[in-house]
Amino acid sequence: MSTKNMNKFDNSLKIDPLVAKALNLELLRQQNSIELIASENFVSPSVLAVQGSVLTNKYAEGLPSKRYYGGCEYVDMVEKVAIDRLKELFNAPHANVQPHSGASANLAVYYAMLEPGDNILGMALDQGGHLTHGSKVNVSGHWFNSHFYGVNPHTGLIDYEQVLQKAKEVKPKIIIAGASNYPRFIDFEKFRHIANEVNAYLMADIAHIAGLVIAKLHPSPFPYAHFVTSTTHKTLRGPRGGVVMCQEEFAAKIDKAVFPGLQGGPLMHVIAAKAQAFYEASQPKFIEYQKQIVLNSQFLAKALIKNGFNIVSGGTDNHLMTIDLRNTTVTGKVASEALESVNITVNKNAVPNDPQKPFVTSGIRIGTPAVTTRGMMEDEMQIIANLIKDKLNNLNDETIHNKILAKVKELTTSFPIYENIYEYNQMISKY
Ligand code: DSN
Repeated sequence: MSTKNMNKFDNSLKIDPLVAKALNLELLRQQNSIELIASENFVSPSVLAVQGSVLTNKYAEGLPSKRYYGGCEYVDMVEKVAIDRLKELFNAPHANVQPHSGASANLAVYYAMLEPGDNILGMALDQGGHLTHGSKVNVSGHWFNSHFYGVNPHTGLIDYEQVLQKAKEVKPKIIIAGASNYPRFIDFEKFRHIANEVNAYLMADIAHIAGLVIAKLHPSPFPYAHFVTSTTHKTLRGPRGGVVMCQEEFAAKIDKAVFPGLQGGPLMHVIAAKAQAFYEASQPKFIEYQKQIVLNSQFLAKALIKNGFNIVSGGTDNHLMTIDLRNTTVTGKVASEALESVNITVNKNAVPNDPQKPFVTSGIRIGTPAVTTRGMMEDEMQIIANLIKDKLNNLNDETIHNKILAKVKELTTSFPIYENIYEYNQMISKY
């Protein structure tokens, strides 16, 4: 009888050629594009390695030391490390690192604290808010009576007076402070005063600004917020995922809402990669990285203004900005497609009081976390501002188009994402 286990992996299969092709092409796309999507970043090789680990094999429903499965001693170790590091980074009384995404983290807070039909108050999607803050097309707007605040149309700044008036009017059970497209500081202390006035809970969604909060470049939501949610993959530069933190008194409710309320088995390989990212975020180099994100963002905003563009709110305090294209001949859709054709990736975005439909928009959102990870600095921001101007002012000029493509290639080649990217790439392509 053969001693070989015929059920073991067939190593001759290697990686499915169709999968390998897609990975290979995506790696090249990332390497060869200037990534300006404000919510994207590149994780470290260590985060990549940890996420691609044997921890994906393990079921671990429950929490460290309180699992429904055996064999959890080592995943317990890694989840405890992730929780402790996260609490320390944000000075959070309690943390749960299991949400699969920012949307799941937000839903966990709602599930823990609200009943269907309760009133909630968040920033309107077309003013810079997020789908999960009460949009009708999201469960947050379907199950709850969602109400919205926005920005002052002239200044582009959150109108705190309007937030207070709205809060008094609708008496929300929870107020959501947070945005996916807001270039200025969010005043969490002011939000808490408003929440106190109407006896509401305050939830801060810091998905975009988490890295800046860690580096103390943006005011912290603690101690003001009752709940703080975040993704782990934007300025925080970790794996794609979510976390929820809260004041101690809500710990049990939040943990129960995540599991068994909304999720089953946690993704332990992702939790390990979160722990690795939190470790990286606790190092002095991370603070320097965050400072450069903001310097790059502010420099790029000024350079774009000099190049004739209008920037919502006139500049930025953080990692992103929105070009208001209403003084140009292009819409957000046309601009984002034109830039994509020269390997500059942005996303179309509504500007305050946008006359265009959401699928067209009058703006593009631009962020600097990913280009800063590649090592680009102010000189490169100047080049990028010029490339954006050249493309948007000369949509159909083929000579200029080719010149921009060549410049983008030169820039991306000078700033590789991963030092060994070509080795990695060859490893995949040989399958
Ligand atoms: N997709 C994220 C962003 O781009 O801001 C939000 O979910």
